[in-house]
Amino acid sequence: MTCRNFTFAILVAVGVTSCKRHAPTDLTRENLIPKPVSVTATAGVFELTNAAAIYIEGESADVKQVGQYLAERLNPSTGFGLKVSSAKGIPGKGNIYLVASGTDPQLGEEGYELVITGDLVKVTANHPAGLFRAMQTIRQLLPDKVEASTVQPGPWELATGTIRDYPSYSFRGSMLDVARHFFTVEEVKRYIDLIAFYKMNVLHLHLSDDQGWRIEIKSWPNLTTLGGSTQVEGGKGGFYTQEQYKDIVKYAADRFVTIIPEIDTPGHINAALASYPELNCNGKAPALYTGTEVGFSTLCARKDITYKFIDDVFRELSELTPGPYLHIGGDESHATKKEDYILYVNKAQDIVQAHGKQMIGWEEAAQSKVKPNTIIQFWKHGTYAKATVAQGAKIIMSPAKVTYVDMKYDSTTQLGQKWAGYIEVDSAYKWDPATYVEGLGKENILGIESPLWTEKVTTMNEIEYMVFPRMAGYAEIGWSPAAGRSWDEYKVRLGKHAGRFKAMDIDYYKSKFVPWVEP
Ligand code: TNX
Repeated sequence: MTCRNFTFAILVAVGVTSCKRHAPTDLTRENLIPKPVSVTATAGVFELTNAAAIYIEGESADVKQVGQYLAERLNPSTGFGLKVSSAKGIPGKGNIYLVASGTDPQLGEEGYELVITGDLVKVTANHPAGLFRAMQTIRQLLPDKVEASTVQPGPWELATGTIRDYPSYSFRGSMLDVARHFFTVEEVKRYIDLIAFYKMNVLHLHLSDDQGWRIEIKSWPNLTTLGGSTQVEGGKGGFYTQEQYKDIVKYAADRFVTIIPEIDTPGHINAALASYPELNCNGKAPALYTGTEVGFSTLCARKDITYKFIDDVFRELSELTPGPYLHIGGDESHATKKEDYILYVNKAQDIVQAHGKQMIGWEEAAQSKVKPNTIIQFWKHGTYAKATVAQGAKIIMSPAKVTYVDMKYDSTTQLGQKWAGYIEVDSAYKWDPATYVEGLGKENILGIESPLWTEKVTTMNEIEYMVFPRMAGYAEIGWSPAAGRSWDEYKVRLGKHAGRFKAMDIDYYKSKFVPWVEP
């Protein structure tokens, strides 16, 4: 018996006016993160039952795959066997309907309109990416236990109304450092799932550093056989074969997440220097490095072999990368002379472009001649950001003081660092990328990214503890209109995600500033 039938039966029998369980009837009161652009409620309920199906308009394989993704999320916990098929006309009562033939300019690439009536859940988007983002909204509108991996009791109800939603920034990312400590393909996939749940669309993988080289480069095999063989504190390290890396890229693409590969150069390069003596100015290979100092290693900017090396690495990487970006690093190159650094970055930019990609560099790269389609990643210095904009290029905002999730939450946090300060959940949320650097505006900013450096982070649980719940806030900053954001309102919504974190087995930090509502 459904709740409503039950209520009716009781009403008739004994005059009790409501069912014990509280059905969701006000769509505007749901705790969605990121907060949608607009929500209107119609005070009814849609119930998903075992009789439901997911219909798609047309035959598109991409749309079908989004439907399949939703079915795979909902089937384990509901115990339903939701199937995906092409609709013949408007689907009947009780179904979900995905339409990707919208032509609504306001919705753009990733926006969607979700119309829920008592009869139908209909999602319209211009592109499959928009449908995919809407699937996250549907997950968040259903009870927390929808995330469970075993069958849970229903009912599975959604409040009725309309959500129109689209992102403020087209680039909403997270960075995972797999060089200081290595993380497996399965761990990276879980990480992708977690960021996709909050509608993020970029995963930047920091694939090389002094302590390890993590991606197979067939033309320079020692990079991984030797350079990948260790990590901070001397563990065994590891690396992704090109096949494994392609698998990560495909997994991300299926979730409309772009992978950005970073090879950090000309500094942070000891693992490569240890693997190939000829890359060193003195021709001698240093030992592998397992400490946590920065700024002591450099490629030899005046040797031709350096550019042969970079060309080979970026050629192989570009062949593995469907996305538009290759990240050359460029941070903290303290062992490179300034003129050599500028020479190197200019040449690296040409090489990346010759392979058909856009270069991203950490902010120091703005000292070179930045081309307009190059992107600079701000982490500390407004002067570099201004130099970028003056050259007509765009910025990714990753201010260390508010987005570096390797920073401790407060003085009691066991893990992490504190050089950029403590970052409590409120400080992580209370800033605006468009106004953070004076003299910059939203038009100069491609989006935001929160990096997780892993000198002190060694397991998936530790990743989750540092990243959650701060990541939910970054996702909202990137997606939701700045004018509608307030910490006091957000923290209540965030507190209601405790049940979801639990159902998703996310090991999060229970900040005392958030009113957690544990199930
Ligand atoms: C700075 S900021 C780094 C990383 C470290 C991190 C530790 C930047 C681009 N580089 O090499 O891992 O600090 O917090």
